[in-house]
Amino acid sequence: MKFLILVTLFGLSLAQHNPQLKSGRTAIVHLFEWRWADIAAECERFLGPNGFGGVQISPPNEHIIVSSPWRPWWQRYQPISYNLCSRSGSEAELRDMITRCNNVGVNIYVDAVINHMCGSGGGEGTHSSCGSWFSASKKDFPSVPYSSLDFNDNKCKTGSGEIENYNDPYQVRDCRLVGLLDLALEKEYVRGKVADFMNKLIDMGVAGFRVDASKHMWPGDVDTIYRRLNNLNTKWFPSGARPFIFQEVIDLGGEAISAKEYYHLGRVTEFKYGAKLGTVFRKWNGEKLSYTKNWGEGWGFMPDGNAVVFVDNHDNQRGHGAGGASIVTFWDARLYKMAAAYMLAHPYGQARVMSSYRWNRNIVNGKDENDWIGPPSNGDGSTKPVPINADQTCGDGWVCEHRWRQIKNMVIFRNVVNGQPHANWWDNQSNQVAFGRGNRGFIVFNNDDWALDVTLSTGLPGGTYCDVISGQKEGSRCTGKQIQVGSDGRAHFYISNTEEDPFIAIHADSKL
Ligand code: QV4
Ligand code: CA
Repeated sequence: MKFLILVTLFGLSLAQHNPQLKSGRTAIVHLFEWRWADIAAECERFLGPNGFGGVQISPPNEHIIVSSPWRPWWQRYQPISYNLCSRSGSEAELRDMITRCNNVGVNIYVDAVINHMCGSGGGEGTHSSCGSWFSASKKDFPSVPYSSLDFNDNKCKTGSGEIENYNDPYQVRDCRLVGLLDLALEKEYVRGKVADFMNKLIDMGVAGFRVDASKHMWPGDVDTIYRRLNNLNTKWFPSGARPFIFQEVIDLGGEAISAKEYYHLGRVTEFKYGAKLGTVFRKWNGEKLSYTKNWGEGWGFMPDGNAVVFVDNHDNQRGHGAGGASIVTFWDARLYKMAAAYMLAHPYGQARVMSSYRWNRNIVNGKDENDWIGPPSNGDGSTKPVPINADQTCGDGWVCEHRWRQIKNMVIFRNVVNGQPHANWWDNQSNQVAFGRGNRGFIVFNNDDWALDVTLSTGLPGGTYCDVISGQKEGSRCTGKQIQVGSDGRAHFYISNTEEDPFIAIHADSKL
């Protein structure tokens, strides 16, 4: 009996680690600040056909509207209620998006902000995305409803009511994160409201949640909430499928709270991954690509089955959160494409691709004074649609890294090599490395300041393969480089260090 209970509990929590991706799909993309109508269209015209597995969306619930600074992106991390109208669109548009994405095999993961409501200085009135009245000073949110009884202020022991010391786990969980009114998740009433919110989204068809600020919530509290979540909607998911949970815990080491405390509840964001990958590709601190032979757990990252990995996220691409200066972003496009390709070629973790918008950076003494700027918007603050140019790139300031040929093709590579082991490693003891995935794919990087010129065992069957970085296979020809793999699996690679993209990738489906 005891054993059975253990198996059931373990089974339940393990299930929350499963992203519930549709067969053959492996990567998800964060369409940061996109409107629901644009995401629906993107699922149908691009993500579905190109094998993307899912989309992380920005918080869909009612949020504060901030006028100073003007409509920052971070206003959406200040909830006012669980009504589903946000800067990205209405509840009807959200529902339509979930349905249309699911219908083309693309999952939706919701960014769930459940640790707090708006900032204590958020004022009083109806400056909220659905127009609900609230009062931050009275801690009154009638549209949930939450009242002052539903917040943690009595529990928090710091003088300011703020988190003052990240080495004290009580402060981190019970006090305010940057002034955000901290919900009392130990209360049955609050747990119920949060679970209802998440269950409504599950019933609409979402596949899971990125749980914001998980470090700031007690594992035991969120566990009770996760246990109340419904199974996924059987219109699109197998019966009994559990929602995927991935928790935002920034753990670079050296703090009281570690990612481990959340492993049994779902996956966790592995922030060491992007920080280290950036250091390696920038060749800082004496790091070399050749040292990544044991990339993954060998580098002290969390167990494979727990990790969500990414090169950058919406915080650390603009200096928020953590990861530091080493983080590579679309601003360093050449390095970014290599880092993203490395992540997508490597088997470790559940990969998430970032998709950003451009803003006017204004870096003063290492800090971006414009780190608050919201998505491309009209004068009234409404978010602009994402226009698609004739060459398939995005216009109006939307970067659409996920549409860059090199990244899109590496998402396909990851699908093609899914389940195959890391194999046929080669390095030059510097910054030229190569590895394959069983007999299904092979990738070669040159991040040194001299040419790469070498013959390597690829593990692939003999034949002519199209490089999916400089081009791709179109019909019976390659639009970029061709690689000849001999019947012995060996192939010659030449990559100049001055090439636009100094790396080559080939896979089973890019064979002529
Ligand atoms: C200001 C002062 C405070 C003061 C407060 C009083 O700075 O000292 O107490 O006013 O009201 C914004 C402003 C911030 C302001 C706050 C409250 O930037 O200056 O406080 O609002 O009005 C995002 C942004 C934050 C933003 C927040 C809410 O990054 O700048 O704060 O949204 O709008 C830690 C956490 C981790 C977190 C990371 C950023 O462990 O969980 O910091 N990451 C997630 C999200 C992130 C989001 C939040 C958490 C909060 O990924 O985007 O913060 O939901 O590492
Ligand atoms: Ca908290």
